Amino acid sequence: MTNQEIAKILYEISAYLEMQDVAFKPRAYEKVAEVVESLSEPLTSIHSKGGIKAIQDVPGVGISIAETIEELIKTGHSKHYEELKKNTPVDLANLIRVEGLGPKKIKALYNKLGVRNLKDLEKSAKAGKIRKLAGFGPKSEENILKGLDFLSRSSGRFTLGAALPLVRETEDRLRGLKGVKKAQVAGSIRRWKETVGDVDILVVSDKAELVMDYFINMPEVGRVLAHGKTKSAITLKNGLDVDLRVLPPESYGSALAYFTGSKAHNVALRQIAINKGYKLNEYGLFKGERQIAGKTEEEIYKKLGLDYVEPELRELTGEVEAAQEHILPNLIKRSDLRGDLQVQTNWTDGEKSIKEMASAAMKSGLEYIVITDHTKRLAMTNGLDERRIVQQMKEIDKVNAGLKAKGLKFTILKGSECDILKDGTMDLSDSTLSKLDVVGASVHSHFNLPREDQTKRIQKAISNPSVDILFHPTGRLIQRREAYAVDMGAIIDSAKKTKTVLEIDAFPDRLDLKDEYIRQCVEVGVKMSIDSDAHTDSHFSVLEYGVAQARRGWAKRSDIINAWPVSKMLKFLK
Ligand code: DGT
Ligand code: CA
Ligand code: CA
Ligand code: ZN
Repeated sequence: MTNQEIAKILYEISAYLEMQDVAFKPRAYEKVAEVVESLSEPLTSIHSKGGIKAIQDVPGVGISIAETIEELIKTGHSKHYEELKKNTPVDLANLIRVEGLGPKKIKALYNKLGVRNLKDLEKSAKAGKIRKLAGFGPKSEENILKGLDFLSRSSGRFTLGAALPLVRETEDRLRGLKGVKKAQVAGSIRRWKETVGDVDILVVSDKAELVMDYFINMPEVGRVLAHGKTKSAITLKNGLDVDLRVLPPESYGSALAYFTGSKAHNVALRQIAINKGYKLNEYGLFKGERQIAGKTEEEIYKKLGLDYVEPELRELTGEVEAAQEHILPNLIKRSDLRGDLQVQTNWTDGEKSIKEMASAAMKSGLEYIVITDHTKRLAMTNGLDERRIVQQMKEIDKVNAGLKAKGLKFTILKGSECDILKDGTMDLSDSTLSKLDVVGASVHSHFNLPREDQTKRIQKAISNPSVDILFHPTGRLIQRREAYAVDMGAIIDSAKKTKTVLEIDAFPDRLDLKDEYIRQCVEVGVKMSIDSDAHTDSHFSVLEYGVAQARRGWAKRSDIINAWPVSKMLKFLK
């Protein structure tokens, strides 16, 4: 059990006891919970070294609390806690998360209105029953409803795309504070995981108090969960939890490594340290009492005999062995991208013209784009039919000529995001498709076909000699729509046989292919593209999410065809 988990149970015991009007004890448990939360050493290790005696040395811990902690460490349970829970008819653990509700109020709500859980609480508040209770009133009823709304919004994970802009802004503002030398996000965000549980920010500063005061008073803060000298935690108004820690410079690298995780990667590093006779934790790498590394991550990896592991790879999926054998891949970078193979315009559901999209792509450092508007089956997007796509090709020739006349080295290629029909045939005729430079094929309908039929449908589409790329291959929308049922192993095999490229759609709510499929493509040699799926001129910025996803899948520049010069890329296509 972690200190955090133990503290949570101690807090709950305190609340149960308070509900029962027990004197003094609730405060004692609460105080210990606070101490446990801020302990630097895990209670499990304190206990394994010095037993229950050592636990009693923790400030505020008497014999009975020490016994509870020991029981939790040994068995993962506490009889005292379970008894309290059983004898309390309400879901205290959740009710207490509603802002402004403490044990005393929860008790009153249960006794007078029979409120047992969040659902009951919402019903009573909406029926206007709470305002009539002594000690509550209309204002507190309103606050309870607000608190409930906030809770429902704040449970669950955020997409990386929803969290990252906020996080960067926060990092920047922290960096601007007096005395701050470094501010860096760690955790799942630094590993570019597609969803984020909470945000972990690290700061190096000699004015920790100032940083904490600023942090808990930021305008976006919805609720302060903890306010300490070196560690604070808040929930933003949008429901995102953010932890902040202030560190001394000599521990910055080890803390960054520790809080970047993943946990499994950390555990493997710690084992390597132990095998070498060292000790690794968030404070540094130690030989006996002496710190031998910790200022930077690089020196820690080096002292452990490992090559530096990029954060995106730290998921314990072979990166530690590869770092030991010095065979980590040279990962693709955003600056390697030269083109974008999926771009929509105002010919269909995009917002901007061909020319505007080209000029935005140029500003993003690209050398070429493929215009891939939708096709006629997607009528709601005003999808192109054979006649209009021929018109569009002429328009592209015109815009290209204009760029050339201005001396600009930029190429707009002709393409399509062509719908795959239910039977695996294409929405545009083969003779039309064969005139285009790059043909992408997409599933936009019949998401619910049986797995075998969906797989065959897509296999048929990519066996079409005009189809170069399978766009957003699994159709998922992160946290909104599951991928359709499809055998991706079989699709990757077929892509290999038919020389079809699989797309990594970089839109943060797609990130499709996901990392594990990218890794499979890399292993069998199926090439991929990283595309923005831009529908307006600001969308090229999402390419960085696609690059990060590709890196999580161990992709190199040679795996990604739009990291190649345009001529090589075109020659590779069917
Ligand atoms: P999340 O927040 O669910 O998206 O994922 P993370 O990876 O950000 O996880 P989080 O916030 O719980 O913890 C941040 C990092 O701290 C995690 O990646 C690794 C490290 N960490 C947390 N708990 C432990 C632990 O019990 N042991 C070790 N070795 N590392 C831990
Ligand atoms: Ca986190
Ligand atoms: Ca965290
Ligand atoms: Zn579209």
